Amino acid sequence: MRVKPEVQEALAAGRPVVALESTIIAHGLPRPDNLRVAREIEAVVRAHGAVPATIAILAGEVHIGLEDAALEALAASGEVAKCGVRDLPAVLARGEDGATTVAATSHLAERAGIRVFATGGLGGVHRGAASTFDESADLGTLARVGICVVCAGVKSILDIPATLERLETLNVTVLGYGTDTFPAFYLQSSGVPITWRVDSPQGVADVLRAREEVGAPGSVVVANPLDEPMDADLHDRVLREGLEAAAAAGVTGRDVTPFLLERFHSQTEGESLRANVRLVLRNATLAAQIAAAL
Ligand code: PSU
Ligand code: MN
Repeated sequence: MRVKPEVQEALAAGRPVVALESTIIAHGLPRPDNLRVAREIEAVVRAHGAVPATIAILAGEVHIGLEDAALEALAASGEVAKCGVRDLPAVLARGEDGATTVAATSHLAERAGIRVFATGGLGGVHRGAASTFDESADLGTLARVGICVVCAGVKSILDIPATLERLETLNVTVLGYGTDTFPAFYLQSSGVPITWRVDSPQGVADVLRAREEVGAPGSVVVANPLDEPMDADLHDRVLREGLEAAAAAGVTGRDVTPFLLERFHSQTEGESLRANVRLVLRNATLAAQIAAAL
């Protein structure tokens, strides 16, 4: 595991560090915006007093913290493998590159001693999972790894109530940041209530400390709603038409998400992309503040 010297020094001195995932760069945002956004996320973490540690696999080595040239290569390629935890051994053994999901990033961040992680949205339970069993490995991994992950909930293309049920079963603590309902990525609220609300970075830090004292094994998800959400009618229409189009075109399984996301980006004249970038930067800001409060 190669830890960037700046990250290593911050961890050794107990200064705030924020882990960042690389799947969002390689697969979650369209080129060329992805490189600009990846740099902005790191800059926002720095501006709020923490050291960013973007995590990825480069030539068969785990990197905790990337140099700018590595960020550029990840953003440019278009062919970097999307790595969950189960993919890490194969990609490492083959000496290849890999972009880490929320699951793999959480796993590696914990091994490096990083306690706070910022991302856009978590993976979750897919619509139709009762027959397909398609549930993101993010959920099971967050049950096992004890990290604080700041996100804007999960996308409405997933089954949000089912995702929250699974997080409950898995003993993952879910905190609403300034909200009593779970956010739905592009939308401020999914309408699904959540039990615990916090209103400050210190409030989150208090929960994280108590988590350690009581020995709760799972992660803490901080669900931070977007302040300027997408127009709800536009969102609902694009989602409904996208689901219909996917069914009509016979798109199934792992192809459904990329299909729907592409439709969001092309059918909202960039509004969904703007929302996506804004929420990621807000999450990076909050994660840095939480890391500082710890
Ligand atoms: N949700 C988003 N944007 C993303 C992802 C999820 O809104 O880029 C990525 C994250 O890296 C997440 C992964 O961990 O997709 C989940 O994929 P899967 O459902 O295949 O586990
Ligand atoms: Mn899946």
